[in-house]
Amino acid sequence: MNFYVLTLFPDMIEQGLNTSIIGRALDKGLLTLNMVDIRDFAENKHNRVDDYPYGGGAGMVMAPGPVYRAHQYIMEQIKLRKGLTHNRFEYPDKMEADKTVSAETLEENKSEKNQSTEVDKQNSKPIKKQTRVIYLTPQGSVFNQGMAEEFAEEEDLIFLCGHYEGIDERVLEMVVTDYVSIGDYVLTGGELPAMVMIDAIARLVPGVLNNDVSAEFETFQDNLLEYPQYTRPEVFMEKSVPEVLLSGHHAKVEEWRKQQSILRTAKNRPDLLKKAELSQKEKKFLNDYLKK
Ligand code: 6GU
Repeated sequence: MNFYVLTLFPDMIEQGLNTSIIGRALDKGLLTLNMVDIRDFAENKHNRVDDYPYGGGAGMVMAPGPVYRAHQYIMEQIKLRKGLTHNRFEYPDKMEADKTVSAETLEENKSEKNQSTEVDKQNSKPIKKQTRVIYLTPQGSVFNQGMAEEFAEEEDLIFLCGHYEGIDERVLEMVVTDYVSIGDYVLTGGELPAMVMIDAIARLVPGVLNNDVSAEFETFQDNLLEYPQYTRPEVFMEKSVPEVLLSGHHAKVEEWRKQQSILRTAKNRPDLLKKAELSQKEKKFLNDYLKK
């Protein structure tokens, strides 16, 4: 899977994701992470990408031109399928970057927003497929596991990170397919949200996690939180590991873990518990516990 990030702070994303599990998946070539610096597509002397808002008001707005050209650049790269592993796109100089956005491609993209032609393997007919462009904004739909699963089906994903008071609405209308927020709080830019989303999506790509079962049977899959985990030592500062986990009785361990999941969810996420499917026995367990 190929991630492309349009950002003013490529280092932040590159460094944040190039470690641990995601870093290893990049090394293995399961993922590529391609940074495009929006500033490289500014056309003025000082490489300015922001300007004052029409109508007045506080702060600055990111201009549409650089964002548009940076997106065009990525679409061309996707067409060429230049798979670079966690690297910024290299272009010899600014002229070269500008050259990639010809008048023809600008026209082409007007009529076919973000589309690339792929061949359907079953009937070998060409199919039009949109490359999704995710704009990170507190005004978007709130990201969740279901959305991560949907995005993980894509071959290429483009993330657009805004700063200041946002991006000129016209270019958003032209290139963005999905508006996504990561929660009800305000951050200074889209980079951290993009990293959060990439991490959540990347770990669903086959081969990224060591154990391929673990992504399926985890938190949110069945609307229950995970049960508590323990490792050695058996006694830590006078606190013992729960007896049942030492019993070697697999069915009892499973029952205990499910009960712990139910209790945690009841306590921390009652909203999720309402959506969880519990057996009669589990419902009774919860009710008995709540009565105590
Ligand atoms: Cl996606 N962007 C910003 N700036 N703030 C946020 C957010 C996104 N999601 C939650 N807060």
